[in-house]
Amino acid sequence: MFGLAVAMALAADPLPLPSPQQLAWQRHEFIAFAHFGMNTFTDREWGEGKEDPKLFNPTDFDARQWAAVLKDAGVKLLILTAKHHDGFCLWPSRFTEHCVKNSPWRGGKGDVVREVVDALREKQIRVGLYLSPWDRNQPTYGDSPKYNQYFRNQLRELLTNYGPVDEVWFDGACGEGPNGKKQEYDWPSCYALVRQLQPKALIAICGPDIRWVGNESGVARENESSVVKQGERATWYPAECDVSIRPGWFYHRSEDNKVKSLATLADIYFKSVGRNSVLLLNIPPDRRGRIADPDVARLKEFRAFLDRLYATDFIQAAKIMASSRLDAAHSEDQLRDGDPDTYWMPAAGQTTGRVEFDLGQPRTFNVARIQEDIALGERVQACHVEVLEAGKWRVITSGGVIGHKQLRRFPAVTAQRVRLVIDEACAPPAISEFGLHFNPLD
Ligand code: FUL
Repeated sequence: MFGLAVAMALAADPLPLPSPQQLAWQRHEFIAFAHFGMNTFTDREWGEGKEDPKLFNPTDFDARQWAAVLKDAGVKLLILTAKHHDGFCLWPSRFTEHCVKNSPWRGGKGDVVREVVDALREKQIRVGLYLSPWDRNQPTYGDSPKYNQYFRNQLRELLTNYGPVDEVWFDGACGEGPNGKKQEYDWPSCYALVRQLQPKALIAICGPDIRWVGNESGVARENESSVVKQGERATWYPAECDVSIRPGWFYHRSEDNKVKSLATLADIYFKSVGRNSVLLLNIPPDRRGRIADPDVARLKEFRAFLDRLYATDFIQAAKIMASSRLDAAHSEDQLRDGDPDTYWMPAAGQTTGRVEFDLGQPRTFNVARIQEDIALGERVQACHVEVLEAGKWRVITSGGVIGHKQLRRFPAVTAQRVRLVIDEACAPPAISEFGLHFNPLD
């Protein structure tokens, strides 16, 4: 009887799981934005839509330079602003004159979207496109059915002519159009079109697949969960943390000396990727059409920092012993194989458990990395890490959700024996990785 009741309860409220695309996206961890367009040439953040297309004229456009810089930085996907709020299109659209075809760049024959997409593919970086729903140029904006048709036409061009697109970004900013009328978007028809043309694309922000974290500083909450209640239903709706490497989203020469410091970027990384979210870092190309030198230099430093952080993991040489294990294929050794698809799981039906690590000698660390195999959902609700000091276990970090990755920071501690304790889970926990690192910036 009891078993049946449990089975029914589980059936009524199954654990939400990511789609294969959401799973792959979460594992990208670090993705980028390129805000580039009319604003780059007018030195603005929000254009009015009345700008002369002739102003768009990069002097040394080089999408391969973008791709090379991003590749070196470890970026897995780039989202390009194909159209920002001013309505200027970076591709030659059939549906408007307000686009690159009326600019002097490449004699009006250029296509920024094409060049960027091609350069990204050469480097195996995935493609995302930002298409602003708010359009301050389009005369039909506010005339809802007409503009919705225009918007879908643009979407169709972008999702048909440029190969696979992994992420479609619908921004939430919305003001009035040229005629002062308020536009009612027809989202269901836009989503249906994306599903039809690019069934594998994730729809972000004003969309059902990826959630805006709620600020533009790149910071997730502690215990940020990908499981979100929408009405009565719990769904998989993971958080994306967007932030710019500079104060503005677009390039401004006056901000060349305001590129975020390495310490700030590292802090953002811990508060986004390290809190079960994806970091979407904006790197805005300049008027040449290249990523500016200060940004290139900072990204190099940032990559070197991350490589160094992960290079030393005191768990690699540790002796490991778990309180129990499901079977040999789910032993505690899976915790350090670097494979997100394999995991340690305690004995059948157990939702708590413990893994002890003997580091061989006292080691100094200040970051614990804990990862779940989220293909099986977010199972852990509470866990902590403790160290043995003078015969007593002391908790150094504790928290709730794990999800794809937690990077928990604490004051540096020197210890030889360490324990990861799963205090509570809604199903047997599937812990894919555990690491102990030293962050030299803290
Ligand atoms: C906001 C926009 O208004 C900004 O210009 C930028 O594109 C940012 C990512 O989203 O809503």
